[in-house]
Amino acid sequence: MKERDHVNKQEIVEEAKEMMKVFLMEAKQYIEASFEKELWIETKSSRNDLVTEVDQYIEALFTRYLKQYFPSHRIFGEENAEHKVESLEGAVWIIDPIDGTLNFVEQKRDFAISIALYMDGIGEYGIVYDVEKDDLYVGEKGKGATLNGREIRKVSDRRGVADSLLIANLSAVNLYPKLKEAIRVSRGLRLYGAASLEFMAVATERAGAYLAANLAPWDVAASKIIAEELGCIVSRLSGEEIDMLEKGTSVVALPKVYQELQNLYLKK
Ligand code: 2AM
Ligand code: CA
Repeated sequence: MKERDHVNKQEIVEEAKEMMKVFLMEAKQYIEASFEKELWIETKSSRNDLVTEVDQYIEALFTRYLKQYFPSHRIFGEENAEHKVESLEGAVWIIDPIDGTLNFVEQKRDFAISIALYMDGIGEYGIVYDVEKDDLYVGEKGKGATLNGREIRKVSDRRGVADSLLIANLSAVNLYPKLKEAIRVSRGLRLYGAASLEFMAVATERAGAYLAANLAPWDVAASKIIAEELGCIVSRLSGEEIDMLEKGTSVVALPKVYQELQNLYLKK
């Protein structure tokens, strides 16, 4: 990459951080006010695939901020999927305004705002904001990751499946039935219902791996940047690299857990 591009990229990320500060504050206020009133909720592809006015408002709010700060950047979001992004050329923001909508509706907790900046296909900056815990995870390509401004330590490369909790959804286990054995030999199974927060559980070593089928780019775009900065391995369950324009399976794991999963439990 040319030196000039590099300088630009750094400036963009610094500006993005300023934008994110004000955006997240406004988003949190709106979300908390929404808990006080009756929500309009609509189903999408299935009875449990929901969208609320909050999802749509938060994405529209982010779009407004982006127009103000970075008018030339494109946006690829869960709630405006009609503007289908067909390439990751240039600067593209990938947003899930509410990841874990069912948790948001049913529990008012364990949901997150997930936003990533990809430049020419490379994840440069990603945030996952657990709104109710007020926990902000930030990852920056080549610079590590922070939680509420404090550096997160790199994950262990010595911890394997036997020393870890695993997070997996049923569809992943159905696709790869040997995962049942991995779960049996692990310390136990967990599932929270918001992909970005499950990624953060692995990135902060509260779990050894998260395995899921059917995730969308906006479910993983920001989390992948953060998890990889901390030394986690991220791929499709098959071991292939994730194409950020397509839905599919995904795994994030500590390095040793990842090797064990691929060698023993993710073989058909
Ligand atoms: P969502 O809440 O943004 O829809 C657990 O359900 C996780 O899988 C959540 O992160 C959820 O994201 C995601 N998810 C649920 N249904 C999905 C679908 N049909 N396609 C992609 N991701 C989905
Ligand atoms: Ca969502």
